[in-house]
Amino acid sequence: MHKILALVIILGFAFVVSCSKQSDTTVTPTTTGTTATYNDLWIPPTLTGTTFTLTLAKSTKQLRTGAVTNTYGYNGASFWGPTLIMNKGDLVKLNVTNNLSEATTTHWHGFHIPAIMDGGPHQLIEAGTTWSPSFEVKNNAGTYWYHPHLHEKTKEHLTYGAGGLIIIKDPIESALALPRTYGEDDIPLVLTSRNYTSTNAFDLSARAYGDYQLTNGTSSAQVSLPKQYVRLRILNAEIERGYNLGFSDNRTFYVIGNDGGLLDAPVAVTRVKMMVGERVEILVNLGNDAAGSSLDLKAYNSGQAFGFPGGEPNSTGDFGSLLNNTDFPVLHINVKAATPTAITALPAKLTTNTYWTTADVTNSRTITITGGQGATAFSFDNNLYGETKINQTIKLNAIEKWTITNNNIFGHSFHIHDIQFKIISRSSGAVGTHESGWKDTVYVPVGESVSVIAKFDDFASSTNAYMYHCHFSNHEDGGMMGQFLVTQ
Ligand SMILES: [Cu+2]
Repeated sequence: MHKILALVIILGFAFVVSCSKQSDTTVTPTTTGTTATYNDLWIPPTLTGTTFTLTLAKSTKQLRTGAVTNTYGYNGASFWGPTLIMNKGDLVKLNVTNNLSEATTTHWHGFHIPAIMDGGPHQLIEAGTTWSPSFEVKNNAGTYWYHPHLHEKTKEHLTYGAGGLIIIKDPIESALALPRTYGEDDIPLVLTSRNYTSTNAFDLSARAYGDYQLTNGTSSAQVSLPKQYVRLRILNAEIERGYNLGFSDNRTFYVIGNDGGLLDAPVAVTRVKMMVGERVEILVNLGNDAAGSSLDLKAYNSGQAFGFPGGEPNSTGDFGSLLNNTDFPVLHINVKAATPTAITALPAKLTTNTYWTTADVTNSRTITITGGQGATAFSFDNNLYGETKINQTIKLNAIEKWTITNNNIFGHSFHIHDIQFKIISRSSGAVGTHESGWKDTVYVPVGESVSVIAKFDDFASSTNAYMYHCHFSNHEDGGMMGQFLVTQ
């Protein structure tokens, strides 16, 4: 249904619905007086080295009381997959086995690699087969991820839980006094939400937003963190919802990294907006908190302007959710004693990025968000994705400015494969300092044009295309995706 029409229809009874809002009466949260019940945050195991073996298979997870939920996981995980730790400069090989009963693909989100290794819709991994891409890790230290990218199946495979994080390390990051003990003071956080059927199966209907939040596949997650600077590597792995993150006492925290690596210096914020596909690395100082005290990392999603995904006031229907237009916790943090190697100071300087500027640009192109009216799917430039349709052709080594214009109904999360870009302008005002680093995914709110600059270097092919698309997987599956070739 058209979002505005849906909004108009629900406005009449939004008040009634908000008064009868249900709580999750199953696993959690069970609130008795002021004491809530939490589940311990699952920390994905890590894989290291230069050869990575991933096996995607069906699994189950006890997410609610009663029946288990059918899920997908890599390497035996009951939801999601291991965190791959790679070093910049390494030549890596990945052996990805698909033990599902249908084809999938595995995309290395954010990686600068040849198109044929990218794991987009064309690199099919048929059921029962293994795909073995290999490439040099050329990206900066940062937080990346892998996920399915099979056209028209991406939302379904993601919903079941297929995905994982990738942490890249490099000498610049390693030389800094930053928290980097994984699972101790360096914590991965994968944010999403789900709906369930009456038999506890994941709801695969057209609903865009889950009623029940999951952090690393854990509902009502809690974690004990040491009384010192802690690093959180956060991924928005939603279908469509954005997260306006902050802490329950409104404390200042520091963005140190964007999608493609470290910022030049920490950026102090009290909120950070993350759209689907985006990553931030943040530092939060727990050094002044008493051991035994607690605080929450929360999504402050109430009161957003229309077009913020998950800000719609309705709680039912395709664009409704119990979490819409509310502030809700994504992680309960219990503060414990500091570790012997605690980081107790914020680095003043992180790295020196050399960003592209308008003066570097050798070619400009515009992409207009279209469609979305009535039953018409969202698209780019009135073109739906076509398997053999090349929408853009880029000269190898071109430094291009892409302007994405959105005068059309709703916000989107725009992702370009192959490259990392610099956001140089937003028509509605300044580019946020929290998004001033290298990016591969950018929020394009309704009523705004966003310009980004990237260099398309190293990899050319006259036949193997890269994708650009909306990272809302329901929009992507609906055809809001285009293909580009980088040619000699
Ligand atoms: Cu979209």
